[in-house]
Amino acid sequence: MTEQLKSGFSRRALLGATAGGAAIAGGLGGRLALTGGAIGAATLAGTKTANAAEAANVAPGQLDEYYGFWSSGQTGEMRILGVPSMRELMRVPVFNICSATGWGITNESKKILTEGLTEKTKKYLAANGLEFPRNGDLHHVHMSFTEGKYDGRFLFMNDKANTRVARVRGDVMKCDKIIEIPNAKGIHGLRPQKWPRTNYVFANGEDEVPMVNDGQILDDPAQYVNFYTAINADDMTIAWQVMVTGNLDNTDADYDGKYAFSTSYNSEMGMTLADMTAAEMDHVVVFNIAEIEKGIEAGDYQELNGVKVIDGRKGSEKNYTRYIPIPNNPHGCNMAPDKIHLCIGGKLSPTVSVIDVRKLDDVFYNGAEPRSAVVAEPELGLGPLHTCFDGQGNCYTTLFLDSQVVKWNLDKAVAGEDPILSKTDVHYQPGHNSTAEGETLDAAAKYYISMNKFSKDRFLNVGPLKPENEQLFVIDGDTLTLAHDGPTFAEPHDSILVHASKVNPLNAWNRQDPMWADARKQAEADGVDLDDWQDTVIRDGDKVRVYMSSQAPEFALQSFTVKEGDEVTVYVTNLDDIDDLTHGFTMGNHGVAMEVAPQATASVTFVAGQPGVYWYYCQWFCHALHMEMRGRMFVEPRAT
Ligand code: CUK
Ligand code: CUA
Ligand code: CA
Repeated sequence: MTEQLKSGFSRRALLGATAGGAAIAGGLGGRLALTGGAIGAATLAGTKTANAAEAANVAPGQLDEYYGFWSSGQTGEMRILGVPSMRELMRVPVFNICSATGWGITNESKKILTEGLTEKTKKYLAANGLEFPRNGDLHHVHMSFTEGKYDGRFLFMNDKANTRVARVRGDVMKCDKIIEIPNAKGIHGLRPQKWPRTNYVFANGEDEVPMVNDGQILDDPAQYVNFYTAINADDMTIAWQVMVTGNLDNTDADYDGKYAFSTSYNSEMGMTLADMTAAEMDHVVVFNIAEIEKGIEAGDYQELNGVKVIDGRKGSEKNYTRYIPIPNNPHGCNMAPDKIHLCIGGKLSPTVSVIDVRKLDDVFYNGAEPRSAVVAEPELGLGPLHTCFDGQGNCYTTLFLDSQVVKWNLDKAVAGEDPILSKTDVHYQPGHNSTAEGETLDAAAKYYISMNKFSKDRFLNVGPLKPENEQLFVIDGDTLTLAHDGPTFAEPHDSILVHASKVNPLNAWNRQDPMWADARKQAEADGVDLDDWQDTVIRDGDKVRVYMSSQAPEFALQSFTVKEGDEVTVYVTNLDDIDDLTHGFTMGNHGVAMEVAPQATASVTFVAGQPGVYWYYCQWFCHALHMEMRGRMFVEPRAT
């Protein structure tokens, strides 16, 4: 293995720097000094800074220009921020369990968390007393597209930890579908199709396993494979999978609806760090969507766990895939809004590889060398990870090791000129970045977000576990001026900025919403009208169903009685339709809580285990008499 790469920095330095704070201080030395950061920049830039800060200032009571949709890594939720203020507006639980909203506690959320799991996983979880995985690792959030632009309908996101993909509805900002992806392992990169619309969501399997992973093959990596998955975005079913050579990291799609792309850092199919970094070149896989669809149509697939799987491994003469060699462990995969250039972050190589997607037809159909599609490979700095765009022909690439963002020009790079326009310090070690609608045809040169893996010395010390840091810069010509530092809890992996005009959520739920279709069906069977005042208790053997509406500051039932051991389901319907008037329901000492937003119905099921008096109460502050919004559950001892 080469210890010294062609750029002259050692692989050991990169690996050391990723390992934590001490290594950063050692590896980057003076960069931690404040003069290299915000204070120095502010002093030097003078009035320009003042103007930039002004441009990013959103006064109290004023609304932001952009919605920011944020992933949260190992926290497992989606977050909504206002940009440029960087105010956190909402947290949307997805792969996590949430005490405030009852996600993972209510029947409605449990159904979404459970129904899309494979039978194998359900069986495993049931044997361990679980209904669904307790954790998630949400790296990438992306909105649905229509003709290359965000359309506000859905947001899609991955769970690397449990190989799942979820969808959040743009109208209510709640998750409505979660599916586990069969065959693949560790869904990482995820992108919606951009053109003509998001019919597919593409998802990368990062981890190698035997094709049939049933324990017959174990430590025999020669028999391991990886899968690229196309999900039907409208109904969240699996359309098809492609079996590939090497692993898959990040993915993106073109603006023509023809090709999708994935980076692979483990073309070696290595099982150890040394093996995964052994080769000088890894690759980008190009997926030919029309050819894959034709192959599926023609029956050129094998069915595996209910999924149609096409063989797109290296050496197959079919036109499903091509493999473009790319230097050492590439990472980011970002399609420019010029519709032409795909930018691949070099990670261990100090370069970004620029692929001209117009040259791919020749690679597929005229026998052109795959590398002929690489039209530039500029050296930009150490540890290039992700690239975003401003719609003016410029790229912004994060340099993890240099703790910088480099702004560079695509045309100059393709012409073989020095493309670097500026380098700006960030604090510290940036992973993803984003610009205003930068992954769409509406990309704008306004704001630049740097999502940094370490906050180090930027905030008050809160103990051994530190927050990460994300920074907002105003793009001002070729200068990036820091306007905001904000600590975030684990972990600001990735974000997209969507113009506020494209996101129009409701203020109250529609009473007919499919979210509580099951509750509505049960209520009808019980002769209860969910749209009217409800104060009904139905006994059905050992099951008790309690229907109670809420209207500030009261529940329809002041008390209800059940027997020890009964399985109790409480349905709460919030009949208030005033903006922002959310009620909640918490059953004391039963581990039960949920949010009930205006016009929503939510339900929760629990066993009344112990005889006694239990208070339930409203857990979302709704009224001057919110504290008084409570009632009693009487649990009678069961006669033996
Ligand atoms: S990956 Cu996080 S820095 Cu999961 Cu998007 Cu590149
Ligand atoms: Cu109802 Cu608080
Ligand atoms: Ca490699």
